[in-house]
Amino acid sequence: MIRYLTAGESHGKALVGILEGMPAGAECSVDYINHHLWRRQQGYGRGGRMKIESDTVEILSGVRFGKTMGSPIALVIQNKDWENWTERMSLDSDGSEVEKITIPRPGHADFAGAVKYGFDDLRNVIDRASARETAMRVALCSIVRKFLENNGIFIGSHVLRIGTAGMKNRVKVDKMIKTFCHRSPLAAYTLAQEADKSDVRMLDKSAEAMAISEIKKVKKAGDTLGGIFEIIVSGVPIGLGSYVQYDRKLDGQLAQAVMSIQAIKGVEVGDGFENALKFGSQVHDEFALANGSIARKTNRAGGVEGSMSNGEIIVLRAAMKPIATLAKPLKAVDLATKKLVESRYERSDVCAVPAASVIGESVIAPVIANAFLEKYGGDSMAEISKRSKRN
Ligand code: EPS
Repeated sequence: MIRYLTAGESHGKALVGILEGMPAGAECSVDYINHHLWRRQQGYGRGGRMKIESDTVEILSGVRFGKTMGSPIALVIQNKDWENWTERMSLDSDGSEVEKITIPRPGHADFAGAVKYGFDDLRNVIDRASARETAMRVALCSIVRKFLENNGIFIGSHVLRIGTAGMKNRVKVDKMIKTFCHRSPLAAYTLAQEADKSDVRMLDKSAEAMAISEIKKVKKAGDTLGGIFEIIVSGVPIGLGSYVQYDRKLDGQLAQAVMSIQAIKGVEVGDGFENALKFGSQVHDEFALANGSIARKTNRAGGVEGSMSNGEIIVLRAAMKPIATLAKPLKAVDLATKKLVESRYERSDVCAVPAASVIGESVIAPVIANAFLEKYGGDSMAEISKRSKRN
């Protein structure tokens, strides 16, 4: 099975990652990974850091002549900003010259992290809890994503809301999604390409304009914004995942992957929360016959029934809380003096929902790939394509 680990601090020298369990013979190119790294760095509302970084990956192992070898794949992404942090992130000095950070930001990992690990300097927490880590996740997961694409499965995403912008446009956006998601395996790819044209990855132009002006307004006020994004997977065969055991449930695994992204506080599959307010007769997707084949009239279940893919497009939505680093201070307690103070500010983003949507696309790739490999798996692409009979 495919698994991965990342290491690296936000202002450390580099991010590193190991991807294990990839079948042999899968396509793997630096350009493809870099393209998704670039997509993750876009989005109106990012802070000064994105002007410093232009993420590119180096493949250290596991790939030869553009193909995976079945062996662990090791990647590295350099942090350009590290040059400005060599003293503060020194590996071997005693740190006595470096000012300790002792005021935790409400909503951040700072407080619980410092108490848990017994730190008197929050920098240790800040630097690893940072969403900078997701650059490596996107890199590793892009290799898996390419494997899925070569097996006819595509992942895409778009932003539904930033703050309140986008709330009124759900019906319009639903119609647009329908035009992209016409059961074609390429639907998610087409949708993502359309979203990529927008600075906030929104499909609706009026919502996009509202979102951008809201981000500008909020930035001036020293505040931050969250939002909701939607991830779509097309070309998924019926029967990935299983109802027979809790840890084999596809929806449970997908939700875990999306919840693992920094600042994500909620996930729904299909119209999960809206469905809870309706009658069963208004919710469940009736069967139909289309030219003799079994079809569904609607897809409110989001492509998952009984924790298995049902052949429809998989739809996931995620709620991202507003960034916890605020220029407008909130109340905090200085852990060194135990005095009530104003929380401290350090450079950050105002809104990172567009980036989070690209990260969402990425982190679900290993979940889908593992479910696919469980059903059709093999050690090489040749074996898998024989078993899946999809190529
Ligand atoms: C982040 C804070 C900011 C973001 C960062 C996530 O970084 P910095 O503290 O260096 O200004 O830009 O995101 C990234 C660096 C990235 O690559 O996405 C945080 O505290 O989570």
